[in-house]
Amino acid sequence: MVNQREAQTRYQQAEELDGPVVLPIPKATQDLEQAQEDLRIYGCCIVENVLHPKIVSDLKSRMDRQFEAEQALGEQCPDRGPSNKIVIPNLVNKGKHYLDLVERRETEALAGYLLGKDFLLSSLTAHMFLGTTPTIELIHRDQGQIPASVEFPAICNLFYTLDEFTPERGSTVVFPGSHRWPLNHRVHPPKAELGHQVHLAPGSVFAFDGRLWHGTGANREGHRRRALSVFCCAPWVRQQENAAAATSHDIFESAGPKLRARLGLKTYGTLGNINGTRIDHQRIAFGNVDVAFPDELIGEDAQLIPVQKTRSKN
Ligand SMILES: O=C(O)CCC(=O)C(=O)O
Repeated sequence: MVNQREAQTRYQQAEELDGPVVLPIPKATQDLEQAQEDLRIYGCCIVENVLHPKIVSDLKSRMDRQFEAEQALGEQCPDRGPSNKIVIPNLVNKGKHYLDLVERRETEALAGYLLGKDFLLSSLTAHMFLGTTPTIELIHRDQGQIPASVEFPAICNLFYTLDEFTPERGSTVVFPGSHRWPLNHRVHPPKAELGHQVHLAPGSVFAFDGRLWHGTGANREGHRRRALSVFCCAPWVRQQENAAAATSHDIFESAGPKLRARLGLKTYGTLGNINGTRIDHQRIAFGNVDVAFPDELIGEDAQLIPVQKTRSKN
């Protein structure tokens, strides 16, 4: 049984299932407390009517534009991999409209519930298809780098949908309840055909526990099926995108305290220090305090090394 205090969250693990039982997909709701309970019982939840249709339409065209513009970069275009299901990485630098999702109340309520109030943004990415795909993609757990014996969530993935998700369009295959499976079913993935495919309306958020087995469905229609993933982690987990190196300093400088903290500019106990972290109002080095990105690092014989700050060209 999970020790709540040890995990530093309000989250209480539901009891282990007898075997690899696949529960139904929970119904869509607009009630965030219900969604939190769905996360606890099923390992996933659907919150509908989250994004206004105008915002959905705007995000869709921005995402398409971003894709086309990156393709035109040629060799500098991020690697898209071999599949027609692609990811546009590192959206932190690609517009405020994406960053807004990080601070949305649904992100706060769902990621905060699973991971505690000090959770970090692990990555911010766009997901879409460029055509059909032949099979269901790899069934995996998002917290695959964390030992399977860990009995609590360390990752929460929130998919903000911009298109309808249907099985023909390759909607996500999920195994509700698999975050409660016995240890011997948490290492090797179940057969993809035994999972359920989600049905999601555009403008919803589909959130799931990092221990849930899932994968991208086969897209038989070739529809783009766009979504934005706000992928969050516990404050002691290494972030998927290297926030300190991959965030433009314009973003760090213009971000409010909440976003800076989500990007890692806040200590968590002894983690996340810069230059030893100067804390004017207290003499202890522990606790959760905001840290500033310094202009200089302290080097040998206290030589000051200027920090190479990345800046966008415009
Ligand atoms: O695209 C999907 O439906 C699921 C993506 C996925 O498996 C992931 O982001 O971990």
